[in-house]
Amino acid sequence: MHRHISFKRHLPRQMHVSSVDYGTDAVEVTEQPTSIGRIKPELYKQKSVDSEDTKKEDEKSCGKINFSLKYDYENETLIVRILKAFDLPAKDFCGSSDPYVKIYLLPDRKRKFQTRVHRKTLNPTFDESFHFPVPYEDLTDRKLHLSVFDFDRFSRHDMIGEVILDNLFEASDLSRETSIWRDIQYATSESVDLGEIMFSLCYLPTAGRLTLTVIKCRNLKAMDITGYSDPYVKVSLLCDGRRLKKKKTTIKKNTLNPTYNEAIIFDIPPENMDQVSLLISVMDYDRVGHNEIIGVCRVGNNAEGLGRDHWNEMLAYPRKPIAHWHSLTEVKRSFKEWQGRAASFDSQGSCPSPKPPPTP
Ligand SMILES: [Ca+2]
Ligand SMILES: [Ca+2]
Repeated sequence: MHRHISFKRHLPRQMHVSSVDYGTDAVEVTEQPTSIGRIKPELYKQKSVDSEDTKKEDEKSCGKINFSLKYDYENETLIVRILKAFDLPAKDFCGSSDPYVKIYLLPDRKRKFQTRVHRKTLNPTFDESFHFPVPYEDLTDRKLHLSVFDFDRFSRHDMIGEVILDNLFEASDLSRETSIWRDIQYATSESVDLGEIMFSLCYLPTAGRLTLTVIKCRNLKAMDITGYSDPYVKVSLLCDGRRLKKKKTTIKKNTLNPTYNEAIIFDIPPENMDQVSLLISVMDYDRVGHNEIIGVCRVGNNAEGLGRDHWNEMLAYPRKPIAHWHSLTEVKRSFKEWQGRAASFDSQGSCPSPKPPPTP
């Protein structure tokens, strides 16, 4: 009975918003995200696939993974079965890899599982099951994170890529074992250990005004010996890689799950929207010494993945605040990616073209 009720309650969300998790209290934002019901994820996905040209090679070369999900009601356990991977990239000199998979059910990172290592294969069959105890009604707030590694005996294991399944109910209600295939996304380090930030983007083309509302963060990395951080959010407006402006939220003391609901506004004429991006940094305030970066994410036409999709969604629905959760990444990693893009500018010593050429 209870099971039935909770299933019903979850159903509308999984059907309409696919991979988006708005949280339960997102409505407390001053800009009412009423537009959300109007988003058609299937259209928007198609669009983002079409505009995906620069990064396609990387994504293709990381292979696919097949796993299944099933919920065991009696034991209140999610059973994740890692079945196989296909067409993995070769990470070793011999032209092969030694793959294994790490499994998390986010946001919990303490419980972690790992498959056995399969020697010298790009098409491993794992067929191993892992049990995550979790109440059924909590599943909507959990994400499955799979990271695929190449085992190396004498050096650090190479990360092949990762899969994050935002919506566990995407394929079924999990009462029966459901097989899922996913493209493995290119990644060089596990990107989820720093926490997440939820913000909305809204653009008014007539006024040339972009409003980023920092809503909240969750599961931030602890930076202080207290086991907490003092987070604030810094948003930089970048134009062709140069920082033009910087704005901040207030500081929330001693928390890893701060709520802000603070709007940050930038004036950007429509003709410049292709050139700009926003670098969002979650910082830890320290009374003594330097404030440290907890993690960053980027949105813009030149950003990757959700960073670009969120931006395009904002442009496709002007005047509507659109909110998404973003995983924070290490500053080094995103800086490197950004540098990779900016490299073509550096060699010429200036910012010549509004649109960077596609990365090779
Ligand atoms: Ca290896
Ligand atoms: Ca601090």
